[in-house]
Amino acid sequence: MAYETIIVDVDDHVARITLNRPDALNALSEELLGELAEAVTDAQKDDKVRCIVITGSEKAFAAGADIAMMSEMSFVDTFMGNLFTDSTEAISRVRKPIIAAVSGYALGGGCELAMMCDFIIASESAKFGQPEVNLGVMAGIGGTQRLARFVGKSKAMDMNLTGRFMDAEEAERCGLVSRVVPTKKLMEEAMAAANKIASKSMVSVMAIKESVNQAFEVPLRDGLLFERRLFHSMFATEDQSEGMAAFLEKREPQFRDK
Ligand code: CO8
Repeated sequence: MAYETIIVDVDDHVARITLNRPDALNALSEELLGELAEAVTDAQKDDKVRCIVITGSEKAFAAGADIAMMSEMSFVDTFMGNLFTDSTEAISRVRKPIIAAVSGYALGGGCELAMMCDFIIASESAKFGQPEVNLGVMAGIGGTQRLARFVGKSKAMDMNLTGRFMDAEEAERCGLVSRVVPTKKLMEEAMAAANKIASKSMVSVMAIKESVNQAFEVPLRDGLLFERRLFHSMFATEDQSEGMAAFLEKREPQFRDK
């Protein structure tokens, strides 16, 4: 599939999707988010793909939604057109794991896109922010909701109300990113993490993703029950027998996603 604003490579079992609007620091247009939604949906359907990595350039993961595009829009355009809703919901619906590999700016919609992924690996040069307040607007695809869940109320308020940028070290300290790696090693580290995930049973992997996400949707008691029932259900899989047998026989497991 030929895309205009993203590049998709499938290496072994990992789909690597690179945002590719270098002249606009990968600003998110409807076309870009539409293509991204299509690419991740295809990756979901492709049996060969077991993990997805979304990345940008060294200078910018994405510097936000496209301000030139939005500057022409009215309330009715955004409301009736349901701006970015279908595409971002499609990305959030993907059941395979998605890693955001972030270098440079991840601002506004760029930070929000990174937070739609399952976890974020940042390079030392990454800068996160929700600067929509500087444009007389506010975050619209998760910057007040997901960021508050990632970093808590105080920092989410600070980031959204002041529009300041957070560097990689602060982002790791407050739990926005899972790890920080040297800028030149970002893709190597992200692909290594993706390949590690790809080597596991997809049944476990997809159940874990669903279960962790429940933690942000339901009360603890319901989440624990959901987790426990999924755990019980693992005992209906061949991969459970294989994983435990391999441990006891001191060998690598051969998972078959069954
Ligand atoms: N949109 C469009 N173009 C952009 C954007 C953007 N978000 N960011 C950068 N660009 C363009 C610049 O206009 C410039 O283009 P040109 O060369 O043609 O003038 C090019 O990219 C390079 O940018 P700069 O020259 O500004 O590069 P600097 O290194 O000087 O600065 C910054 C980099 C600090 C990242 C700066 O570009 C900047 O502040 N960008 C805007 C950041 C921002 O405000 N982002 C939030 C946007 S609003 C948003 O994301 C809302 C999301 C919610 C949508 C909800 C829908 C329901």
